Amino acid sequence: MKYVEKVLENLKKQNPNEPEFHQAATEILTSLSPIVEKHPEYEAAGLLERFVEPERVIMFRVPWVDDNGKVQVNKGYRVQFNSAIGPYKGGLRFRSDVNLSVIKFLGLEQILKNSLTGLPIGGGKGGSNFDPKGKSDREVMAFCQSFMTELYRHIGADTDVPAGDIGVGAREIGYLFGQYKRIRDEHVGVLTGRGLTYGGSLVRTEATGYGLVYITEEAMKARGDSFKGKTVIISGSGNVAIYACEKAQSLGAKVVAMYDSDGYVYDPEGIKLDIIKDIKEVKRGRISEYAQKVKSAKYTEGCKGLWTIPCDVALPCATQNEIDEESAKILVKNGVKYVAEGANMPSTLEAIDVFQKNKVVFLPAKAANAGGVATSALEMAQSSGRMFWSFEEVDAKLKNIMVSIYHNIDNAAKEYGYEGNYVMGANIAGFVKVATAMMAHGIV
Ligand code: NDP
Ligand code: 2IT
Repeated sequence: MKYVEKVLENLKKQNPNEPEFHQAATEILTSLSPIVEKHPEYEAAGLLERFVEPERVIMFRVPWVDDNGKVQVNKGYRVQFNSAIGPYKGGLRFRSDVNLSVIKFLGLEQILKNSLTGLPIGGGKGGSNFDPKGKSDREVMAFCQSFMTELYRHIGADTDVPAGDIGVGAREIGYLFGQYKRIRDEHVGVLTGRGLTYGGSLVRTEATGYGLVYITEEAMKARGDSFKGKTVIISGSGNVAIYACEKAQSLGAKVVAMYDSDGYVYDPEGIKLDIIKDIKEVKRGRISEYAQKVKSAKYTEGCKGLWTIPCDVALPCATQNEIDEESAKILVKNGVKYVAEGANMPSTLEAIDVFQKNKVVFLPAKAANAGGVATSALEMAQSSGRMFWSFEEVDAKLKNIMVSIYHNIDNAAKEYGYEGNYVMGANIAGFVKVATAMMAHGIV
């Protein structure tokens, strides 16, 4: 049996009931075959066995009191996966379906994503099965304070730097930072995505969505193509989706559909983003309200129908496994040319296969959504230097990083004989740096 197959089989045996972790590990390990075959010393050093085992998993109780005076208890997680190339870095997800499998898949992906940014950040991820949706600000604050009262002892500006993800935005980061500062008496860059008045970086809010569009634009450019006049569909209507929409529209694309977890809106005249921002960012409302406000729009309950809308470009920006094989086939049948993943692992393994077999330009999450964490690393640099860069400076750095990632994964795919296969390209290019650092550190 090949080395990667042995490691994968063992991983499944040792970590039963973790389907998302198995899925991410299968995609990654399978594509690392060509590189580990070239380097027999990796097997001798147990490199892959160490790579798929988190350095540390922290699980803790998060008790808090709701507005009715009732005690609630949630689960808290931080997976410190790999610190070979820098301090653990990665977001916190607050959503009811969070479990260890989800955090481990996100953490494993994060190692290679962070490596691809070219910046010195290791991989980590955390979160809770607490869902801020429908909670009062006071309840969210109580939860965040309790969560940080345990987490603070495990993190630090040079150790582990969390940020946002699903359900964790500016409000949550503010409460988490306030509690960290209070306990530790330190005003340091221990979280990214901070507000601009207390150490945050310009462009961090926009970074993941903008970065997604920058890398897609570069893939288009390489094919003599552009966003101008393209019909785009975007899943989700949160942080990543909103700023992907904003940048795509600014480049001349027409975004015709978006969703939240209840249903989708289709607006053939083009989504009016100021209305989406008002509903989602200001009022924390539901996307169905868009169709009540905009005559040309139609709201449909359920999410899957979004993928049946004909488009040139699909940008999945909500959550894992939102595009299955069936939806991928419909997208292909309707003529999709580019699929770029804003969310983490939004396409199932079968869906990826459909895109690749049909020559759709497929940009996988760890490359396509790396702009968020890259800008987090720029925020860390500004915090350490105790200074700030302008919007234009950070935006230019972000764009450069995304353009470099595109060429890096494109070249790696070519070098290993898989031209145009960016899943192979991203996994290999991300892995090289981590593997080299791990080999240098000895058996640790
Ligand atoms: P937000 O919480 O801001 O938005 C999430 C959006 O996705 C909401 O519209 C939400 O709908 C929808 N959604 C979440 N879960 C589901 C589900 N199970 N089914 C359907 N819709 C769902 O999160 P972000 O925009 O920050 O994150 C979106 C994705 O991007 C995630 O996969 C995240 O890991 C990834 N990502 C985020 C980065 C960042 O910087 N924030 C960086 C890189 C990747 P509803 O309002 O109904 O819950
Ligand atoms: O998935 C991701 O890359 C993020 N949620 C952002 C992580 C970060 O540290 O900015």
